[in-house]
Amino acid sequence: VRSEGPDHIAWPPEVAAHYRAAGYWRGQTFGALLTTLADAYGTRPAVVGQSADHPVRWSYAELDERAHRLAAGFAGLGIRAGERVLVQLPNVPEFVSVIFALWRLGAWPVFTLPAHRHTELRYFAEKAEASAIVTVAEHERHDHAATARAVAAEVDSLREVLVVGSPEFTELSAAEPREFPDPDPEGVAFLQLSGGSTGLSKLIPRTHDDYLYSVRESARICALRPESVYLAALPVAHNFPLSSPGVLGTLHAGATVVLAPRPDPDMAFRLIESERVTISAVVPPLAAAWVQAAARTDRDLSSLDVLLVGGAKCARELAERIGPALGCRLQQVFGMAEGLVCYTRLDDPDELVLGTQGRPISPDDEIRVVDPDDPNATSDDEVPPGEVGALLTRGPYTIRGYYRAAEHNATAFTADGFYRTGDLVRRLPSGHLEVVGRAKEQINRGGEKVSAEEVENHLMAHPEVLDAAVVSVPDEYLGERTCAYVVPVDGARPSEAELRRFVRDRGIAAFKVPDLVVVVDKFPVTGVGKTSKRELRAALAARAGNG
Ligand code: J2J
Repeated sequence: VRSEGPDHIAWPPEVAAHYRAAGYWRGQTFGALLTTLADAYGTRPAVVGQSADHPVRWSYAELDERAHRLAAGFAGLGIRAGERVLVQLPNVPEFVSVIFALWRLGAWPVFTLPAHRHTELRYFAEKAEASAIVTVAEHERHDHAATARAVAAEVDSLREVLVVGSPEFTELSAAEPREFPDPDPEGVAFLQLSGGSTGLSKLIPRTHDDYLYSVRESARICALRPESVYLAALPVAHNFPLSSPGVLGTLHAGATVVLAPRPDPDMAFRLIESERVTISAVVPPLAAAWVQAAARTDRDLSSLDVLLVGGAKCARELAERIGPALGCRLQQVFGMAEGLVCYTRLDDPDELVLGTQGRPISPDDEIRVVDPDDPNATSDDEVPPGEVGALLTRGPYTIRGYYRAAEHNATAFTADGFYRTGDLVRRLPSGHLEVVGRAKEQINRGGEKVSAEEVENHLMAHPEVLDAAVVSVPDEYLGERTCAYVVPVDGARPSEAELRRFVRDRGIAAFKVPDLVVVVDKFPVTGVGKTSKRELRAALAARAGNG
């Protein structure tokens, strides 16, 4: 998993010059942004949340000071500019101070999810040659500190395990503040994770300039003002609650972030009422849960003005129920950690808000809808307007390549630098996109992305498994669930329970464990007699009822 390609593929110089001239890239880093925000909004509330078991309210000035001290603390441990640091934190206030501290130092956060386990963390740490991991002692009954230590024992580069709330961390947070040279705004700021389709999640290098552009415009498109209050209900390390407009867009606007430890309606509604939340963001299954719970809640949700729904397709029926049930406006978001983010606009006609996934942020987001049957289609192979095709995109905040992944980049991007999103879309005359399906080998489990190949590889590590194919099956609540078809070795008949337990024990996120396992004698052969995984998945998915 070591270095196999460049860390960052920069935009061509003439393209970068255009992005600067157009005012998209402004030469500001996230560290410098926080200083500016503290000057402008000093005593106003920045972050509200729960740290260990005590409530926290940090003003902009306090957040700024904490990030200053923590940066000095990290530097004192020997963490340097350009080093990678795994950040595995749930929705705690320290998530915000830690990432700004790393940005001040010029170190790169690697945004892992709280759901990730040993095998995934080890892979990210090795791939990024991370020097430290920042985590919590425990979250949802998992001992994160123990997992982090076990990973550190196996990965040479990992020198430090820092546990938020520990005496050591508290000491770091009290370090004497000092200034660091501002990193290059066109250089990498952090590594975000891809959903993964071929094998494991790829690491996504995002720069200060490109990400800040998407954050700034997201805040504007979602009409954030200093008086706004954003409820972070989803896990904040994910690109959607981090940046669309998310925690960072909220801070950019001088508004207040409220961190929900859990996204369930009880917790969310309590915080909406007590903090007078104006805007939040959810995946479709959570939107459905909120809509249902709203019918029988005593909580006052009247402050809620906008609910963003994205991460997976929001069904028309659900979209129609959100406004009436929650007394707010719906904004659909179709985004990806690789870059492109589309929003329905707050002044769009109902038809577009309810029936599309929005239009791109930037006038310079280039969209091509190309031949969906040709995985190698180029940006010239466009389908006629209004027809369904595969979405390719390129623009001022969409990456030109994954981190250290030269081989994968050769197929994930076109020769002229378009990212192959793997999504099937239709483009309307207004520029709005309707997401109608997917060509990539990924299951979208209510917004949580599962790489079919990754799970197949875990299944095939079982001594009684000869072959495995993972497909999606429709699910009323999640939209899709995972189904693994398994062919056993001769004479063996492993049970579904045994196989699910086996995959879970491989040290991976629970959402990747197949929901269903079907043991079959052989895979069905497709009409044309092909036996490639791709064909097989398509045939199985068709059989499961969603082809
Ligand atoms: C259908 N599919 C969608 C939508 C994402 C904002 C919002 C979401 C993400 C995200 C994000 C969808 N309808 N509304 O990063 O900033 C599927 C597509 C897409 C993939 C990206 C953001 N919104 N999707 O979900 O990197 O398949 O980002 O390519 O996790 O999610 O997944 P991810």
